Amino acid sequence: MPPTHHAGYFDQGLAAIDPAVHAALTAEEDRQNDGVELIASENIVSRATLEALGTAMVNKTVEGYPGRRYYGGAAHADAIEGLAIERARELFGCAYANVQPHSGSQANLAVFLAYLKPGDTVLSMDLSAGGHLSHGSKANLTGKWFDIVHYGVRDDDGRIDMADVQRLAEAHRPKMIICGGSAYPRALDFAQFREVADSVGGVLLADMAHFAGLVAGGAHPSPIGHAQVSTATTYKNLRGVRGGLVLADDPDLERKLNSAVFPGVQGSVILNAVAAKAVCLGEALRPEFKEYAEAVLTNARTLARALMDRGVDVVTGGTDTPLMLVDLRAKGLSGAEASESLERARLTCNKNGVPGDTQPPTVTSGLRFGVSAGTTRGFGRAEFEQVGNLIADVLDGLEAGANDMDGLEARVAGEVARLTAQFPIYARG
Ligand code: DSN
Repeated sequence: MPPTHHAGYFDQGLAAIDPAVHAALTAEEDRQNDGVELIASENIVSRATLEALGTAMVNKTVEGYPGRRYYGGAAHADAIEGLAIERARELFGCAYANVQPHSGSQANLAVFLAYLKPGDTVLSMDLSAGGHLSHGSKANLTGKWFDIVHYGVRDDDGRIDMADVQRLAEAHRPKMIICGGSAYPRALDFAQFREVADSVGGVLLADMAHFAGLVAGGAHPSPIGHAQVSTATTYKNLRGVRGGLVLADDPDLERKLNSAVFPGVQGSVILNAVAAKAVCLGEALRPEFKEYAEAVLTNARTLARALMDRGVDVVTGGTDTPLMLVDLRAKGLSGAEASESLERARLTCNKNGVPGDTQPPTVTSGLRFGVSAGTTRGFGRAEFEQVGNLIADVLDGLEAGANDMDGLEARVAGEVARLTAQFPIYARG
């Protein structure tokens, strides 16, 4: 009989078996090590999290929930998922947690399924004001199958106008109101959002994807106790594997929310991701995580201040979260050209629409910066002041139409290399 698998299948590593994939992965490690990561949805996970992702648990298939699986051999899977659930409940102080969502979008979709029928009205923040695709963007299933009404932000200060939210709620009587998003830098008034939702008989969903780590570390108000349901991602400033969570205060929601996740919008569980979620939630329960959350907030405010001191327009004049949004319109620059230039200078961020933006999403008039990853590698105030100045150097060069942008980008990249060399990640054995 011919062999069913290649030599070394069970014991040879990637470098020997697949050099092309190995080379790309190694190059990505180098890129992360040698540059400053400012994409707000990224972080740097622990070695323990990486290890949890790469075990034989990747082979196991289960459906359902611990103790109620549709497949056998689930004892260890149950133990892992049980740990993740218990840790999520403890960390966020809530009675119910579902750790199966493959992403924040899947978590949000499950909440839509739990509470709504197609055609129902939802009130959420406009994507261009800082909302999220899965909150009813026209391009997303939620925008195609539900009647979406959006609130925005005020023109003068870039903040949510709660009187406008109330007015829209009364006019449209949404079944669900969503607060939270992917580019809104300020703390949300969860109590007031709940009052608005109650006043029209709707449910409140708080999407804390971008500040769940701050909530876990006590550096930001929690939606738990206000919103009936909250969702989060585990990979942003919660500093774990890619994936989502659904959380609620009311234990009676377990049946409704569990069945919305599975079998509602997902099938089998990505168990190695759940194992890694358990690890990150365990890490977030440690006292050092509180220090991390506080440092993230301090660093975010430091970076925002440094940019503003160099004349960069930071939307709302600062931040209460790990992220900030920069409006480039006064500089006459697009988000696309600025983010590409910054990437060549080893400062990686994303182009982002700003409130009132008339540019398409592929161009945009803004940039979004986050400090979660830099804080994890050890950057403090001094480093983020330096990063702010380096960003401003690049933006100033672009604005002035500098003849030698290549030279400027190379000079900044050199300074970034000297900075990052002092804060290495993932020592290679
Ligand atoms: N929601 C996207 C973001 O904020 O970048 C991906 O997490």
